[in-house]
Amino acid sequence: MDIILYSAIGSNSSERVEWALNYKSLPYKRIEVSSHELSTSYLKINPFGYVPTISINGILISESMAIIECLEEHHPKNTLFGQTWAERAAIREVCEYVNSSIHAPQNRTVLKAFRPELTENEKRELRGSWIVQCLAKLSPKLWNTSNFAIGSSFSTADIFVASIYKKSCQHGAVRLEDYDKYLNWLSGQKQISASEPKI
Ligand SMILES: N[C@@H](CCC(=O)N[C@@H](CS)C(=O)NCC(=O)O)C(=O)O
Repeated sequence: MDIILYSAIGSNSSERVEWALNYKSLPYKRIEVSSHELSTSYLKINPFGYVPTISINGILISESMAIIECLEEHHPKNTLFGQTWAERAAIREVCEYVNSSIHAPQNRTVLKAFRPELTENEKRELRGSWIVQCLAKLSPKLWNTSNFAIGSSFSTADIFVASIYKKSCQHGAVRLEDYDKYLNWLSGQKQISASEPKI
């Protein structure tokens, strides 16, 4: 399988896909898309101008969750979708919270459209505090069976949750004790930490 990943440094959604590819030990070529390209030549690849997009044998797929589902279908080894139907449903539920309810409203393009008056610093602050307040609401859904977000193995839910929490920290938001403990524990898991993109 010939895999090309269109990505951008600092992109939270791209980090999810990169982590999944690494965890599944799938070789890929990474193409860095500049912010100029996002709104020009890259629109041919993704009409929304968002990274990531992946090309699998020349077929383009965007949206990180759709990409990871597709990777899982082709390479079920080192599954990222739990062991039972109930775990799979819970994993998808958490990913949807992160992708749609937490990440989407604080996206750069969305803030530019809805809050054009804010300075870059104000946007950073808003993004960080939005993520943190949402993660505080999400925590009752997490870590109920083990130290993993859902069930008792590493999953797409861990990838989405850990990546978005790290993003809020990068924005300088207040730290959440349970999420800090969780990140710390995850970083002690060899295969997981070895596959985590170092951005
Ligand atoms: N739901 C999409 C979100 C993609 C997305 O928002 N990507 C961001 C980077 S994390 C982006 O390309 N932003 C560019 C912009 O907003 O101009 C996914 O999961 O792939």
